[in-house]
Amino acid sequence: MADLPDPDCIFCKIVTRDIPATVVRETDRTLAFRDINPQAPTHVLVVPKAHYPNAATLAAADPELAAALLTEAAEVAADEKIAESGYRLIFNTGAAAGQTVYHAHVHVLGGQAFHEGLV
Ligand code: DGP
Repeated sequence: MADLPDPDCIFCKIVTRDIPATVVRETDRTLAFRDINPQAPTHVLVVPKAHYPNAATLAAADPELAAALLTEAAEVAADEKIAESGYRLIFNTGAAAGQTVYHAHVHVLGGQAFHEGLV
């Protein structure tokens, strides 16, 4: 639950630049980088630099930082020219949702139509 860097967390290591990523945006408290396994023409992850295991723990501990993720996600969409066409924001929370990295992140997905429904 602590917001200190977790030495076993891959996104903490991306934040500290100990492992490489294609960073597209950065603020003092957030980082946005391309997903290593893109599921759409644009697939960017926005993370808080501080470590929280998921969106719920982040929102409970620091609502302002949780909101900053959404602001940055919108900026990513504008930069990627998908703000007008439309995009999806996804927070996977827990194993059944398919969460594999337990550092809060929002997926920004766009550049294609998602006609198959809500999920
Ligand atoms: P989730 O299933 O919501 O926990 O999504 C985690 C995403 O993180 C998944 O789409 C793949 C991505 N990912 C995992 N490891 C790395 C990495 O080392 N670099 C980058 N850029 N993305 C990663």
